[in-house]
Amino acid sequence: MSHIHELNGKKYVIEFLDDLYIQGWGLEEELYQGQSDFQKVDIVKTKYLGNMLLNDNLVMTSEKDEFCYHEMIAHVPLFTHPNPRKVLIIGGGDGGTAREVLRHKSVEKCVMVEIDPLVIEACREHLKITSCELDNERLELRVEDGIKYIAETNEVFDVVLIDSTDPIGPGAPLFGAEFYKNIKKHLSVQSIVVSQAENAWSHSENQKSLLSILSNDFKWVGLYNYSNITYPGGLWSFSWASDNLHPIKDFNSDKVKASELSFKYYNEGIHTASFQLPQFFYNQLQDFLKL
Ligand code: AG3
Repeated sequence: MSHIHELNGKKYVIEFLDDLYIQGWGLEEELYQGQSDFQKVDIVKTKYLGNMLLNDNLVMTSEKDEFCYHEMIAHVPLFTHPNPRKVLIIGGGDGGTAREVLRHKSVEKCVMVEIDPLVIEACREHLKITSCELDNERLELRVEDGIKYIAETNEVFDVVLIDSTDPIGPGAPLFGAEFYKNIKKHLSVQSIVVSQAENAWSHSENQKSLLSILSNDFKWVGLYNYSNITYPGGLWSFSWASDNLHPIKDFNSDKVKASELSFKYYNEGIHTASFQLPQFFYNQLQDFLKL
């Protein structure tokens, strides 16, 4: 199936949520088309959101709103941890998460493990806004399977970020129990794990399953939210899990001020507000939260 469709004589880039609903953006130009061993990789230029990366016809990020996701996956855990020095990113081939992680001066080393070289290649060429720090000397960029990496590495991390696709294709094992058991073995004394956790409207079963997997291994487990314009269903979530760092109780907002970083989505208020779940959302997940 293609991601480009014609409507009233005009071309649109369209993401289908099965046969339930679609969303699309006017196409300006097709910039990159590739097929890797893992997935179809496309970059298109849209009239509304600039360049956009799609994996298997699902929108991963766009120039205009990438900051929502990348600031929230990185800064919430990094400002929760008192001194994050070693960070692991699983996935994240577009580079946006690494870019935000590396803005933290305390981070001495960030290991990023992306399975698909084509995603990195496409983004280096056409998504410079996210890929701009991929050659940073504090980044160890590994092109290999994150599942295998975490099973075999001897490294230990303060913050682990799972920057995944949906739980289908190459992203599916990143929502599994064995993966998190192995992550648990590579955490430092004070540590926190944050994962891309889908959408409360269309993926509540995935959210329940992820939270119950995390609950087996961690003392505290929860979700926090962000919204962007590219992913179907409006409000999207990250899960968090930790034995010893609570992202609200251990959050010191003075650290945000002291960092002198500027943001486009994240701020001290959003940090704590993002953990408040709308009531329908809380109701469907309450048995799976461990707070
Ligand atoms: N990861 C993809 C989040 C899920 C998007 N799903 C969808 N469009 N159906 C984002 C990668 C950003 N580094």
